[in-house]
Amino acid sequence: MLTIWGRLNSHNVKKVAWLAAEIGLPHVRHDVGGPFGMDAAYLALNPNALIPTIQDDDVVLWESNAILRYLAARYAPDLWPLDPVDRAQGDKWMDWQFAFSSAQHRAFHGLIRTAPADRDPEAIAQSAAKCAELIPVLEKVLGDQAWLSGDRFGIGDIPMGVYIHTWLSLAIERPPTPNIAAWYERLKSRPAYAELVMIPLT
Ligand SMILES: N[C@@H](CCC(=O)N[C@@H](CS)C(=O)NCC(=O)O)C(=O)O
Repeated sequence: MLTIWGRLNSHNVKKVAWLAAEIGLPHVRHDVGGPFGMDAAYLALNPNALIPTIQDDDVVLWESNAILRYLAARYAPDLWPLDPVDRAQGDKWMDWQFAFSSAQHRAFHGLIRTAPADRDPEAIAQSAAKCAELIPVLEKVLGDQAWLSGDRFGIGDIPMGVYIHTWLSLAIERPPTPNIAAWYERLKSRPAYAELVMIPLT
């Protein structure tokens, strides 16, 4: 059975837990990282001292987006189109997520994981402004297609699907993004997203 290591309040763990639940893949998840720490056995699986990590039969894998691709290829090929053009169009949003999550990092950590007295309001505002600068790219594509993966949901939707919940939940200034709001509504109607991604930010 698939084993997932990582605490669920991690964006990168949420991606993997969501996909496993989305496709009904039996699995167990163990809390690791943050307050749960990492023991020597875990570090032997993932020398980066990061989460998530999975084990599936003899396969040990880390890097959340690589895990999504592996699980989709092995268990849910419908979620990762074989056609190279279709695949690349969805894939690029998985990589674009790194630009957005880097921009959002200081707002998330400042507002969610820092005590109010210790916050750096300027860093939080700069982070929110950088997100606002990037987000029109996502808003535009979602005016042309229902999903980041194309006309059907796929793993291309998962990384940004996780980070958009955070962006829409943070107490920051946001430009109006009706296409993203409509996509978020579509995501919310997926039970695995509602259960595993839409949890309080901690
Ligand atoms: N590129 C890696 C990044 C993994 C990463 O940064 N994970 C964070 C949590 S989101 C982590 O392990 N932080 C240390 C910890 O939780 O102890 C991936 O996508 O899996």
